[in-house]
Amino acid sequence: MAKNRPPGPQGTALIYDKDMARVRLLWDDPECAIEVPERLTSTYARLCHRGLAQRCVQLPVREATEEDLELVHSPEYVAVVKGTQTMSREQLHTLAQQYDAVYFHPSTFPCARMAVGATLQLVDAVVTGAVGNGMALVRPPGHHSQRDAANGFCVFNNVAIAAEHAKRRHGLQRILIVDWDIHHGQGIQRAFENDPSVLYFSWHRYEHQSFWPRLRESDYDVVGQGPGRGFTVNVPWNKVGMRNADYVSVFLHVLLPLAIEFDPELVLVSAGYDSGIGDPEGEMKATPECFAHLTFLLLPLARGRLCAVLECTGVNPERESSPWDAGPSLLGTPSTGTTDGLKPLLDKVLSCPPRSLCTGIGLAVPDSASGLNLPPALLQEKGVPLREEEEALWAR
Ligand code: Q9C
Repeated sequence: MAKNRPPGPQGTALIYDKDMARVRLLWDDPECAIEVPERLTSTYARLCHRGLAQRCVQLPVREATEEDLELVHSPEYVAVVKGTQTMSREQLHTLAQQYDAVYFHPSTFPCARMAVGATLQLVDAVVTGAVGNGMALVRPPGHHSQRDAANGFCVFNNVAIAAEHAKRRHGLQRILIVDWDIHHGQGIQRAFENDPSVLYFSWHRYEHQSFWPRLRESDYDVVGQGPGRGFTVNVPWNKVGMRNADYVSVFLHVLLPLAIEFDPELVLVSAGYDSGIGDPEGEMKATPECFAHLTFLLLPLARGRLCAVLECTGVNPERESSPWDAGPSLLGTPSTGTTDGLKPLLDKVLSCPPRSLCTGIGLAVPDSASGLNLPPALLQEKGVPLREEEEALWAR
């Protein structure tokens, strides 16, 4: 591992521990087969290979305490997960069947505690100003898990616990959660549906409720309850094939006007890259660069205090590279401009030189397409001329 650079207000933290690669599926289950250790190890290897990990402040992981976990989960559920450490394969399998799209492993409890602990380390570093922003590469993911349930590969809700931690232990009053994973983070939505101090935004493949988790509560007209009414924002995609321009448009027209008015003190990103091109579950077409632009659009909020936390991708482990190494985009200098309206924000964001956006993959570089290892049909997409509105947007 390369030398850390000294922490400073401009630094980007990267949190990763290979021990989180210990959990793996021990039986045959096609539904869970994509959730493999290589999701994590190959992501980190890629960031190192590109020299990006070395540019980050590398922070150590810690194991979350049971008190941390109980910020969101019930003591009974925490005890159930704790009990998996000593279970046989058969017992683990039986327990997993009580939940939807989940498996357990004897390392699930320590790994899931590390995933939460890594997220909390990141939040602590960003909120105290030790670093400007950062990313936690964690596994298992979190956004589907609920007070009393594992769900969709998720055991403990890393981002929801982090938001509650930021409120209770740092006294923050307004936290924005941006969930750009392709699945609805119903666990986060449920944790904060009554809470006006956490604005939860999610877009997700929906197809009129036919896409997993197939919930009525993922639709656009579900907006939160009681004092939390208006602080849940869902953008259900009823078609696949969404492109960069679709994602950027939703940021510009839906998320950012609300987020600017909300004026968060901290931005947490449920950073799932199954919403990118090449993912077999998401079937969307946004390129890796798009996630750099999305990140950059969020940096004027909360004085750049942004924590990206890995959720999921269905990446094929055979691939040498993946379309989801967008973490390096965080290396851009945080903008500190005014947020009292969309125009000043856009002026600020769009006047920043594009070279401050850096991703692990440069599509503009000849030959880089082969490095992407995307299926031929998807690579052809790059040859398609940009639509007029995309052309205009990127030209600015
Ligand atoms: N036939 C995350 O994104 N797929 N998890 C179920 C049903 C479950 C995704 C497929 C996908 C879970 C963290």
